Amino acid sequence: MIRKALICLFSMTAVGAVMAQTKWDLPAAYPASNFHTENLAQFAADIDKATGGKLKITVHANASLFKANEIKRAVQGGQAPIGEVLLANFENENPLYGADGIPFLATSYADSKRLADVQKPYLDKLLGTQGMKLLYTVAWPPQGIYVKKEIASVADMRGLKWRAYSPATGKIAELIGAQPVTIQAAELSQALATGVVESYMSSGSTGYDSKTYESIKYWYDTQAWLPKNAVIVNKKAFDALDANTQAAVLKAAADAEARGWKVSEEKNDWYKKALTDKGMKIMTPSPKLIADLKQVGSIMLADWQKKAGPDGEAMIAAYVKASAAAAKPAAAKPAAKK
Ligand code: PCA
Repeated sequence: MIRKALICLFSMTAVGAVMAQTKWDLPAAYPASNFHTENLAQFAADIDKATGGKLKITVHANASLFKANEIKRAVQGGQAPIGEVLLANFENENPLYGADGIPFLATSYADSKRLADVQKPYLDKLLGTQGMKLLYTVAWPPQGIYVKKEIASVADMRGLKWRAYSPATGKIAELIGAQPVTIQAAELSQALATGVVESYMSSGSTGYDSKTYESIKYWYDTQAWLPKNAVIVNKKAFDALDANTQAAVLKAAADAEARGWKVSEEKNDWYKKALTDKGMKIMTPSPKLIADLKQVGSIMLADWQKKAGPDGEAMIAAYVKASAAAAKPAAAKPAAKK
């Protein structure tokens, strides 16, 4: 009798332990060695540790599970419980996703973080209505221009075969008279090697990952915008976790956000040096080139504001206000560290 009860208890515990473990696949679009992906791996390891192995997340790098622009829909539909997306990819779905892809709206890490903070409640709401939840965002390093020849103005870029990664980078091509082809990061090195594209805007990070230095000599450090990756989770999948596991996910997400922004900024300089070591020339753009690009940016901002309506207006107003508030103490105490 006692033996029977013990066996029963044992098997219940065993079944309980098996049932309590959840395994999640996390599709991501960038190589395993990229800092965003490394951050994801750390996020998964932190959750594993905090939950005693109850929630196991496997990161699938380099768009191996879904293409970059398919990951959001996969998470929404539950084909993947969690995933990492580039927010600016979804601007055509709702302009609010694309706020960080507007050239020259936020060009430093500090500005970009402020924009992220004012964008967050809108993202929470938008993703919420789509059955998802925002876990964290991390900015890419500032975007510059990869180009084969020296350029002094936007006119010098006319006709270039231009790689776009988002609606906004396609729009830039249109405005400067280049020919856009949308290519996700995972397919960029091949597109460069085969001559499908010969120019694009992105961070030093993606230029390094895609070995752009093998075919392109110049990178103009325009610091035009800092687009963000976001880690999003399917709401049903999240709600199915027990409370302690949910708390562990949220804690690991907050840590990943803080760590990711810091690493992004630190690695920005590292990437520029690495590109230089590989033979690229990191160029300071001429005032004319910057003025031209800012004009492109202002056209795109006006377009965006038209599409984004009152929510967009409120978001930009909040961003402008936050920037002004941050500028004040700095002006009063010029020696203060940022
Ligand atoms: N790298 C990604 C998006 C922004 C970036 O810096 C890419 O080029 O696809």
